[in-house]
Amino acid sequence: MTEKDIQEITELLSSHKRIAITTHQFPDGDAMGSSLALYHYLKLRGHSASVVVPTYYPDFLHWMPGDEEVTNYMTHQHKALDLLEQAEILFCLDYDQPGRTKGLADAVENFEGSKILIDHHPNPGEFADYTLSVIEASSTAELIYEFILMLNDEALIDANIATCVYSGILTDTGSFSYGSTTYRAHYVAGEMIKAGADNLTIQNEIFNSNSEDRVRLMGYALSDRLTILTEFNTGYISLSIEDLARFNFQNGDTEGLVNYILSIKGISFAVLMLERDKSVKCSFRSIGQFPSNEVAREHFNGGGHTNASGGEHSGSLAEAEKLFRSVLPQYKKQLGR
Ligand SMILES: [Mn+2]
Repeated sequence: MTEKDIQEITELLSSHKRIAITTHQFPDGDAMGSSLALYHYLKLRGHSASVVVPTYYPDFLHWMPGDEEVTNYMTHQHKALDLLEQAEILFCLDYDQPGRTKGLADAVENFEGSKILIDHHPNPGEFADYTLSVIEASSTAELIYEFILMLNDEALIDANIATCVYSGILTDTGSFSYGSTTYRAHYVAGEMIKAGADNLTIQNEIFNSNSEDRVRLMGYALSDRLTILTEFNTGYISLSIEDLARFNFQNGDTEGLVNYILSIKGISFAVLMLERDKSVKCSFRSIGQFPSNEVAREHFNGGGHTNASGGEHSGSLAEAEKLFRSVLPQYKKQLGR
């Protein structure tokens, strides 16, 4: 983002605007944290702002301040599209392509006002008028903080903004454990605590609010459905529709499960495969340099970050497992550590 961009955005925001904030489908902690942080900031600036999400998001993210104001396209299609239609400014947070917003994609693509993209994914698309893209940033939430700084509004950061930014950083760094956990991530998190984020409460809301079913599903997945491929320093968990039904699976229940595989000494690549109706959703995680996003992109119609990415396979669970095992040999050298 250039000096000129910042001047133009400052100008844009100097008078009252109707603003829509969008994020990617199946929003995670960073998607919701960055969206709601920006929402609170824009409200403080006197704008009419609204957060519009393409799909539902997990229960453990519904406590954030401002959550009751979020419009979900899946349940309120008309309202969601109206909000985008009526907006003069559209923020695109935590996604690199309009397609990531699923049902909102056309509205995002054809939006006629000013589009501002703030994101940390590699290779962001050139679909916005202004782009703040920092691949090294821990999270989009961290970039919302930088954005507020660029607009010289640090003094406006209150407990609501701080809570949402902190939550985004906490979740997108896997509790400050991924490779993206920089000095800046810790610094901004510290600043957020100073500004009123209650880090212990946030920790509790996000990590200590499991249902019994969820914990039992995790236990079952790790004891019965985990395969370790020592030769490739790789592990994967695959869960069928029946497995999920047995534990009354709710969206978000398998969040973080894939990280347990990485916690095994020597494992540097891990995958969670979840059977859907006619496809298998895959979450890839890696430690160090191994490009999980390359595997996601080249074999599973997906993409993402080096250490955290996702994809999908059209077919059965058994086929997805077979495909995954069949592509590992070509990465054998990179998987050695
Ligand atoms: Mn993110």
